[in-house]
Amino acid sequence: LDANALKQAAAQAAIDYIEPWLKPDAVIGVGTGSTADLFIDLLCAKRDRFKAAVASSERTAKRLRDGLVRVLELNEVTSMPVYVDGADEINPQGEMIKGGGGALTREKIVASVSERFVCIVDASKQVEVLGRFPLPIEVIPMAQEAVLRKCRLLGGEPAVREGFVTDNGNIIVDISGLSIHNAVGLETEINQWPGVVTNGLFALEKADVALVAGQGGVTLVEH
Ligand code: DER
Repeated sequence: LDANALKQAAAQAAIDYIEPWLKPDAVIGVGTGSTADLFIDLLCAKRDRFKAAVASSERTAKRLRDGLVRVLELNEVTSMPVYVDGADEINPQGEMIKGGGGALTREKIVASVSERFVCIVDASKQVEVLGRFPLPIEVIPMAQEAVLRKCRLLGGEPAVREGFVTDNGNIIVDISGLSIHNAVGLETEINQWPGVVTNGLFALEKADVALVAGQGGVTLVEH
């Protein structure tokens, strides 16, 4: 099975997994990326089974609306039973690096208002140690150089994501060369840097479950 087929299998597994929470008053939190896109397409086919969705990016909001799903602003919602999203890397504890698609801030916000984070990945995203994938951080433009200096002090090799502006009007800095053995500690440390809006470590609030699609099928990993 190629990567797309694996992502499709994970997306389908997520639809099956969230079935018990699809109720007339349910609002579903929806992630961003190519795996999330496949999940969205399957979710749209079930739009009469739930009330609405909250999107983690303009890209996701558009795909949901194109699929005739009602999209609510997060401020119109008090809680969501599930948030379904991909990841760039996930470790055995369910800690993730996210932000490859540049939506990490709204993803982390929507996930924080959801009761259960369901991560959908193909097996290539599973790592023992986070950091092979460059860690994205969303930065207020005026703090770009100050944050780049902080990244270098960490021992990372930072790079501004050229030509990219987030839905919130900020820039993304991707930090290569990190080997992250204390994801909670590093997430907390980077959150303190003035000018950082969000960092792509999802460790303080990690995935509750992961649906991992491999050649032998989809595995449910509880964290
Ligand atoms: O940007 C993100 O956080 C995405 O969810 C990303 O981590 C996964 O994207 P993919 O499903 O296209 O690999």
